[in-house]
Amino acid sequence: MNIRRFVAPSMRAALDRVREEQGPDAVILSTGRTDTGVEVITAVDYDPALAAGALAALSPQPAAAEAAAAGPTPAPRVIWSQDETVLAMRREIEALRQMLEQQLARLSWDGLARREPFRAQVLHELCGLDLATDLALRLVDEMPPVARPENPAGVALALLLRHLPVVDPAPIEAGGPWALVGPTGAGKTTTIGKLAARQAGPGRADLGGLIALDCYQIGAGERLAAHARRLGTRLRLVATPAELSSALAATDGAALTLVDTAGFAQRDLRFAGQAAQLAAAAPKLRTLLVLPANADAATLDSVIRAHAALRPAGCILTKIDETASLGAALSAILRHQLPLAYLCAGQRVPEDLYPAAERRVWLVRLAVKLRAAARAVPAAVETREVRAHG
Ligand SMILES: Nc1nc2c(ncn2[C@@H]2O[C@H](COP(=O)(O)OP(=O)(O)OP(=O)(O)O)[C@@H](O)[C@H]2O)c(=O)[nH]1
Ligand SMILES: [Mg+2]
Repeated sequence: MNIRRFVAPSMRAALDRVREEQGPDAVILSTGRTDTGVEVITAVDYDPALAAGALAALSPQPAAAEAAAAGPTPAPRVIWSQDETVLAMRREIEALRQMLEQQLARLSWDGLARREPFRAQVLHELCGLDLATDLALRLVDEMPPVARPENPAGVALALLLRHLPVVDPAPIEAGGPWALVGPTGAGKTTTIGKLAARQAGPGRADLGGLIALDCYQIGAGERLAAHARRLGTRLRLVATPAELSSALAATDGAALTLVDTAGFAQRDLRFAGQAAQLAAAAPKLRTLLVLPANADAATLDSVIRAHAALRPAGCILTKIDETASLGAALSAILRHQLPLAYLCAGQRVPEDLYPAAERRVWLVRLAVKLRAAARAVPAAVETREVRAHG
């Protein structure tokens, strides 16, 4: 490997010299400003390990004592210049890398298709549902031998059903205090109304009451108060950990107490405050995470991570009726193994709430229908047929 340092009045002049002297295969390791212009450090026959040592040798040496205090020399960081030529090169390198990755993925796909055509077909079916590719590959890797390799779509669905975690029976059926947590507008308050109405149905034990830890929004408790009035149960509005503790103590022993929380963006400081409040004030309070099915994969992923400290017993998937694809939601649930407790496919209280264990087959079939509908002429997929088919 040949490492060189070029100093020139401008980045363009430096890069011209690099091209002349080291040719088109030179790799830029770093760029920087000097008193007289810019410096560019380059390598041909690039070797990252050798480059680390050589770069350290090219940099000004710290005094021996400072070096000892600083510990091992960190690996050099490639600092990209803002020069337009360098930026263009960077874009080109990124495009090349993407092309290479696609080619490699294609090669391994083609390899799988040649070696195990049926597995490849199942993988194709899973990816067609918008499932994250790494998850689809994992499911296919864990696929047991199939006696009659004839129906890849059916096998893909069976795999999904087998791996999709579901709480059975739905946790709230066992009673106790439960808090619904989740991002802004996910459907926490609406779902509390649905769950409370379900509990208040004929033949059910009495509802202990509703608690709203949602003092941050104007009129926060109003919708919950309407649900409480309709069900003839009490709503307690709390704002501090002490108030939450005493409200929970007052409902101790009740068949079911539901706590509504405020939705915050995860980066909002109040998010951490509320989470700490819940954990400190109510160690017996269990949580369910409300996830909107129409959020994208990255959002769902970060929501689940942000709520991990609360150790949710499961999740409630809402807005199933509003999403064009269930791939992101199913991927998030599979990736984090966060069991599904309930499904919500509409705004009606209490009709549009279903225990996930009873409707998992419907959910997975809906995932297929939605993708088929998206590929064909836009057509309304009737999500509410859940009531008819299960
Ligand atoms: N289409 C559809 N809408 C829903 C569903 N669940 C809730 N909604 C609607 O989503 C909106 C927000 O619902 P809320 O229950 O207020 O959400 P939240 O999580 O309590 O919101 P914040 O308290 O602001 O964090 C309302 O208009 C609900 O009617 C669902 O399953 N499907
Ligand atoms: Mg709310």
